[in-house]
Parts: sequence; structure tokens; C-alpha cells
Amino acid sequence: MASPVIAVGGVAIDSAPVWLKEFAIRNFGTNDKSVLLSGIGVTLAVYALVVGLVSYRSLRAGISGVVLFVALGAAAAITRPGASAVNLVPSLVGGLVGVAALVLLVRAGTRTRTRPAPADRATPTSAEPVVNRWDRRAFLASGAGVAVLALAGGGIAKLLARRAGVEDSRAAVRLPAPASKATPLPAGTDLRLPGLTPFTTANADFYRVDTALIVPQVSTADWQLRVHGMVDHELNLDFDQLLRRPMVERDITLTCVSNEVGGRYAGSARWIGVPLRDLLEEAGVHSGSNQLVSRSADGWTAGSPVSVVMDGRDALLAVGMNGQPLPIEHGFPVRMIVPGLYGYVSATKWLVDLELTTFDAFDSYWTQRKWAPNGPIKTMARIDTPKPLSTSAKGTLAVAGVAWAQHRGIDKVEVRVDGGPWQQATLAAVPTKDTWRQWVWEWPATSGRHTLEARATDGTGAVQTEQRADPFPNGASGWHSVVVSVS
Ligand SMILES: Nc1nc2c(c(=O)[nH]1)N[C@H]1C(S)=C(S)[C@@H](COP(=O)(O)O)O[C@H]1N2
Ligand SMILES: [Mo]
Repeated sequence: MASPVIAVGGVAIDSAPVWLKEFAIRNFGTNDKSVLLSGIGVTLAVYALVVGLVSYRSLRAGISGVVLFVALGAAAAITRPGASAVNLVPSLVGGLVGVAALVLLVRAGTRTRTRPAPADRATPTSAEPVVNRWDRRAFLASGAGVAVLALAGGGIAKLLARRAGVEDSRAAVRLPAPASKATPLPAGTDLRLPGLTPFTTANADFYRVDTALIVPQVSTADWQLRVHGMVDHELNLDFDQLLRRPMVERDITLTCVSNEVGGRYAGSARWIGVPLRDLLEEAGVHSGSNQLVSRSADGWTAGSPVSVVMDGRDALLAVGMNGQPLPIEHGFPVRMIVPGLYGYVSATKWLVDLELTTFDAFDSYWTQRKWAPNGPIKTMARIDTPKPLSTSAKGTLAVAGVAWAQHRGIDKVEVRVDGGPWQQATLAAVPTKDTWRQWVWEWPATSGRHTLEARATDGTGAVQTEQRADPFPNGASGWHSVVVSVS
């Protein structure tokens, strides 16, 4: 069920130019959608005001205004991915209520008194003049009536939305015990230093990035996965069939391509899910297929290299996150996770469809918008503490953070002060090369203002590049630096 406002917002998001989306994510972060919705709300209010004013001059023109608006909302709703005729209901109900309200208010506001002309006197000039009088009491009463109507309409819409809700479905999921457990976290994986990002990100703290204005509501009963395209046998699975497959449990760090140097769009969780490779081997991928397109219930797509998801790494169809069924906003009931690939080319939430194809034949959601078709995660060291522009007392100060280069691993992190010699940080333990790695360097801090910089070396021996790059088109690069004061 798509509210017209949400549908208009969705169309706005999908057709917004890249620079605008970048701007929104950078400046509003996870609040970007609230800002968009507020903007639509204000536009709506102004439009309603204008329609209201016009209606006093010409009710017909006012009604046309409402109808035009309803048509726009309905058009947006029906053209959303996965839309059906029911998506028109909110627009149509809203439109009817709007027209009724308009007529009621205009009638009430201008009580029209006419004295009928006697039947035998047919000339127009003989009619008594029409007297319009502003009737405040009637206007207020009708206004209250309209408000009640609007609230009732909103309430009905909410009920409809709730019925589609999946909280109950999620609460009923029992995650199976994994056939292959995660590597136990070695002692010292989490240094637990003040200000340092914990090794495992709690579900509630996990960053969220997606194009969905309302979180797709997919219950386990409704869930179906289709594996098709360049395969020997098309597969269709329901949720129970998926859960009956052997599960693996893995710690994997997910990173967003939109993350700025030093940014927070990275998180690490213990996922439980079905190995993607087994499923694809069962389907029998044709040798000519090089792109796996994963599609979500709301039509969003990601394209991952077949060679990467098949190379033996723990590419998963995840159903669990840190011991819980996937949170709805993180893709319930099933999402994809591929260690080493940015989320936009791999981490499809609300996954319902896997299509084997080629990069020539299909561009996925962000690739259509000129982001790079290949999205390997770039090596990055982030300084978590001390905080930028903070003041610390002189003496030994822990400079600490996390570094990531998923599926290549982190072999070294170095820190330097004011452009001086690089100092080797101490690395925390890690279970695998698919997670970020905490690091700390004890800094003998002297008074003054200092610039701290960090860089990592990945498991292949490649040193993180100093070359600054924006997130667009394939991820930010450069060394993270913070300026701090010591007194
Ligand atoms: N359906 C869907 N899945 C999606 C996205 C999206 O917009 N829609 N965004 C992707 C991007 S860009 C990232 S970085 C990850 C973020 O996952 P998270 O919100 O669970 O942190 O989800 C990916 N999966
Ligand atoms: Mo992302």
C-alpha cells in the first residue's frame, strides 16, 4: 500500500540527480528522508492554501486543483516498482475526502442567500441580488468536521498499513542453529577503549542507507526467492525451504560507498545465513554469465560480479543479524551480504529475486546513475579517538580507531603526528579478514595543536592511498586526519 506522498517522494528520490542525492546523504545522513518528506509536506500545505483561496472564487477551479493533485499522486503511486491497483486507493480516498471538504468549507464559509424570482418574471435583471455573507460559526463547525474526517481517513490508512506490517512475522522467526559457527572472537578483538568503536555494532546502532521511504514490509509467509536467468535450472524457494538449508554464521563488516573518509557508514555484525554459492551451484550458472543481479521487493537492484560471489568467500543470503532475525529496516526477512563489496553492489535488503545475467545486458540501480559497476571496498583507517578539535591533557594519549579492507584483511596501521615519521600502531585480534580491525597507538602528546593522520596496509601489502577521492563513483579514498589540541 503506497501513500501518495511516499510515492511522490519515491519518484523524487529515483529521479534526483546524483549530486543532489550525494548532498542529501552528506548533509542529512539517515535523516535525508525526513527532510524530503517535510519538504513535500510544506509544498502540500501551500498548495492546499492556494486551492482553498481559489475555491472561494470558483469552486469548480478548486475541485480541478484537487483532482490534478490526486492524479499526480496516483500516477506516482502506480508507477512505483511493484505497484498494483491497490496503490491507487489512498490517492482516490484522499481525493474524495479533499473534494468533500472543499465543498463543505466553501458552502459553510459563504452562506448564500437568494430570494427566488417569481416564476412569471423571467428576465435575469428581475432576480433579487445574491448576498454572500461570511458566516464564521458555520465555517468553524465545518472546519472541525473536516478535521475529524481527515483524522478518520488517516486512521483507516494506518490500519491498512498495519495489516501489512510484519512485526508479528518477524517475532515468529526461530533462527536455526548454524551448521558452521562463526570463528570465536579471539581474546583482545575488542580493546574496549573509551571513544573507540566497538568491534560488533549493535543492531540499533547499525547505519542504514537505502532508497526506501517506507521500509518494504515482507512477511516470511509472503517471501519467495526466484533464481533465474542464465542458469540450468530455475529455483524457487519459500522461507521454510531457505531455513532448512545448512546455515553459516560469520562476522562481516559492511561498508557504504557513500562513506566519506572518516565517516560512520560502516558496521560489523554477526550474520547467519545460507551460502550463496551453494544455491547458485545448484541452479547451475552458465559460463557466459558475469553479473548476479539481486532485486528487492521494492524493485531496487544491485549487480555483483559472479566471479566474486563464487570465489569461496562467505557471500550469504542472511536471515539473522547479531542473534536476531534481520531488523525490518535491515532487510527482513532475507538480505544479501558479500564480504569485500560495497553495499550498493551486493547487500540487497528485502531480497526476492536473483538473476544471472551479464554486465553488458543490465545496469543495476546505482550503475544506471553512473556509479561504478564494480565496487570493491577500498582500504581505510579511521581515527575514532581523540575526537576532532577536542582538547586533551598532555602525557600519553591513546590514538585509536578501526581499519578495514574486507576480504584482504588489515596487516598494518600507522599513525603520524604533524607530518612526522610514521609510527606503527598495535593491532587488535580479528577472527577473519572479512571484518574491520581495531588499532591503537600510544602517543606521547606534547602541548599544542596537532594533526594526526592514519593509514592502513591491507593483507596484500598495499598501502592505503593518500590520493583524495570523493565517494562518487567508486568510494572515497585518502588518509583520515584529525586536528586536536593538547594542553
Ligand atoms: N533494497 C535495498 N537494498 C539495499 C539498498 C537499497 O537502497 N535498497 N542500499 C544498499 C546500500 S547502498 C548499502 S550501503 C547497504 C546498507 O545496509 P544497511 O542499511 O543494513 O546498513 O544496503 C544496500 N541494500
Ligand atoms: Mo551504500
